[in-house]
Amino acid sequence: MIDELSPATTSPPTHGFKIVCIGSNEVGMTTLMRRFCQDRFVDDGKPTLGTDLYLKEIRIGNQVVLLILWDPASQDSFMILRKYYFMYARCGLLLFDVNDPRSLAELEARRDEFLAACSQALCIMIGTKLDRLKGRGQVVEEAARMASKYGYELFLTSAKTGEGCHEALDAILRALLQKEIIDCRLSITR
Ligand SMILES: Nc1nc2c(ncn2[C@@H]2O[C@H](COP(=O)(O)OP(=O)(O)O)[C@@H](O)[C@H]2O)c(=O)[nH]1
Ligand SMILES: [Mg+2]
Repeated sequence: MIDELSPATTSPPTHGFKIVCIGSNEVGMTTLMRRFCQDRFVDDGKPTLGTDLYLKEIRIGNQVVLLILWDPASQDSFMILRKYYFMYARCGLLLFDVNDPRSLAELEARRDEFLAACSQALCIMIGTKLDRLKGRGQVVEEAARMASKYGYELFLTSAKTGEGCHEALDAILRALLQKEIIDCRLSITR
């Protein structure tokens, strides 16, 4: 567990990771990236065109980790470009809206599209708009089944209230650093 996700100072990053958001249109990618990087809820009603980039620097002990968060447009018209946005990503955030079964149903195909471009990337599932969830949460139950099928971690978040966002960011960072250590060990023993 990383105790403190504090903003880095002026030291240059010791690690950098490209992370890409994956999900249906309107799932809440842009809003979640703004919550992760600016710690606020912004609803400017503007769709993402092409791709946006968000940067998050985090200090852990004497290391400075730079997360480069790619927020690509999810409309079908951007499908050809998306594979270039996905290339060399270290992690995919598989986003679904906890109130919208369609966003979860579409996620497997989106995941396949992502992994076709970068098969070694790790994936983490993130449910969005938790503040709007009412009732039993059937979408969440279904998402838990998908997460267990693929062995992915699953987090539920609200960019509006901030609930679950720190935990998700913490897990992304932890998983990336762990994978970096394992990849490094493998290349030494090869
Ligand atoms: N209530 C609520 N609305 C949200 C949340 N996240 C996003 N939204 C709204 O969902 C809509 C789509 O969000 P946006 O981030 O643009 O989706 P994108 O197309 O995936 O980038 C906007 O009206 C947001 O204000 C959330 O956590 N809670
Ligand atoms: Mg967007």
